[in-house]
Amino acid sequence: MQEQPDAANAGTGRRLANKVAVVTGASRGIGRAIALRLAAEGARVVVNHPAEDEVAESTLADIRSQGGQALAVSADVSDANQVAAMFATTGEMYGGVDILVNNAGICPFVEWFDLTEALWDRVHGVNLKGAFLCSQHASRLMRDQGRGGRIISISSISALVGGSFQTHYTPTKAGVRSLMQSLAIVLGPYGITCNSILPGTILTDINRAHYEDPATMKRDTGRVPLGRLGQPDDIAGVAAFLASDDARYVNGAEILVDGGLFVNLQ
Ligand code: NAD
Ligand code: RM4
Repeated sequence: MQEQPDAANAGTGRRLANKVAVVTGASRGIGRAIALRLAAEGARVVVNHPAEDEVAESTLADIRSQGGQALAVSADVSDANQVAAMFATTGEMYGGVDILVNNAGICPFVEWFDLTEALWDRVHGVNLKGAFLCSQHASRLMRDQGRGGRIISISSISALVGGSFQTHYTPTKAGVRSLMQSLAIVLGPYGITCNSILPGTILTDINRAHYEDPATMKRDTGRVPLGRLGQPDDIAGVAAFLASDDARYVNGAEILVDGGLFVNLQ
């Protein structure tokens, strides 16, 4: 399938007008910032959240107050039935899907010798199986719609380097990056691009407790050439770019968004 350049929306600041986006784990943190940004660029956004996370309502309120359209849909991304129901709702309410952002993720910091099988399975279930389930559902809809699509996964700098309290987590982030590479090949013929964003350290609830220690904060901030840890908004614009027609020839790629942390080894 040949994807047609979307010339009408180029340079308008509303590059995603008429698009439908599903953002997983969009109630807080990076997912929330991405949902707000995609909505600001004109997309109608499905704000996915797990049932227990009720702050999704505040994300919806913020999107609507900036004139955007959004819908909250509860689903645990590791549960096949809940994911199927979420995409069925997306189809019923918004008529299809053009953009999927696999963002939902967890990383309970834990010592290697204390890591349980249950926690290993849970982290893999949400971070990696969740990306598989959502990507398969979204890509079936995109294939049947016949107008291409975008799948963007939030991998991590942890796909490239280890983390001593993240032995369950770093393999999932390498896996998500690899999944996007394979899907870029499988889905390219349908005009569906698949790419990863690899954030460095972004201050969110996922690592808030870790950075309550001032020495840890000082050490990790000092490693970033730009002199600060990241904010969710540092990721949102990159996701909007990959979702837009400006990125139409970007496929199977990754963008490291870490303030220069990874290259600062000497
Ligand atoms: P966060 O804890 O603020 O947000 C995680 C989101 O995922 C929340 O909205 C949460 O409700 C949702 N979520 C958790 N389990 C879910 C499930 N089973 N189903 C659906 N949603 C679920 O953390 P964050 O930093 O915003 O993390 C977002 C993504 O970014 C994660 O995939 C994380 O691995 C990745 N990431 C974060 C950093 C960082 O430094 N913060 C760096 C690299 C990558
Ligand atoms: C990220 C990266 C960050 C860490 C979070 C929890 O992928 O490793 O440094 O704070 O995970």
